[in-house]
Amino acid sequence: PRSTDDFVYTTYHDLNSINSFMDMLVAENSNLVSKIEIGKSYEGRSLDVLKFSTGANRPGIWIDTGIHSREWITPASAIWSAKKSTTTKLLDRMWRKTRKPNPGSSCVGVDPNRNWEVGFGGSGASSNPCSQTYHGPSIHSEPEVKAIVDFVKSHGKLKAFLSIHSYSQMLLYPYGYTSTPAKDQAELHELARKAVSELQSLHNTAYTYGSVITTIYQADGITIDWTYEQGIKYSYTFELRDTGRYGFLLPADQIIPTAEETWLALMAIMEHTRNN
Ligand code: ING
Ligand code: ZN
Repeated sequence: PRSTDDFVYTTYHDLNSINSFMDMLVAENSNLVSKIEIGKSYEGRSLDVLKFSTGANRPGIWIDTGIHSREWITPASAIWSAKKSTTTKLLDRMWRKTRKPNPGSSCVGVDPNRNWEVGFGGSGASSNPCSQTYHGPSIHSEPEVKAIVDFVKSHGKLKAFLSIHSYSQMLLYPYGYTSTPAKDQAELHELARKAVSELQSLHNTAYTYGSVITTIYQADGITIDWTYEQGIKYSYTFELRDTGRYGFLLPADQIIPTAEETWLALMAIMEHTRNN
């Protein structure tokens, strides 16, 4: 067979044929599948693992088959499953980006928190369409980003802009694209301190706070740098619970406590915005 589409899944294969299946699967899905040699057998053959990963530094699931060599159905079934995994959306349930196809690439989407004008295309974003932080083909290329840009501009007098993400338990203000402090750094920092302290008072959830670049990393083309430079002084990003135990899959019984504590921080920022 010249591709895994032609591979005959209805028969049992020898090792050479299985090895060539694995190499074809990797070649056809290089963004998702890689082959790792973890050692050699007693007789000197490679012990190969197929790794399915969308790239993030995430926990894994191990599957082995055929450790008893006469149990032929097990690798045969694994070969079929490996092929199935490349056409199944399971690994995309942790989607981050927009859904617009990228011409010339099989990878979909743009990071909507790297597509904004301020710092667009800098090193705190990726020019690779397969990256989770792909900045997109041009400034505000994504309709979801452009819609907010148009709204903010036509409103014309937003005083605060709060962009809520998860997870990490952080309260962040501009900038992400430069380490030059924002003009209002002192006020933004003090208000963040106050908001985080109110938040912690309810369930003792600890937040860190500071500018994006000093607290996390350089990030270019982000929402709050653009809103801040539009004149919206109180531009903040929240990173809600937790710090990694559950990560993006925060148990639903934490929804209400998270909302309640976040509310206190929102109130602190809203009151300050009203009074200033
Ligand atoms: N994390 C952010 C990211 O887009 C971040 C971190 C927050 C960067 C605010 C810039 C501004 O890399 C999440 N949760 O998306
Ligand atoms: Zn996010």
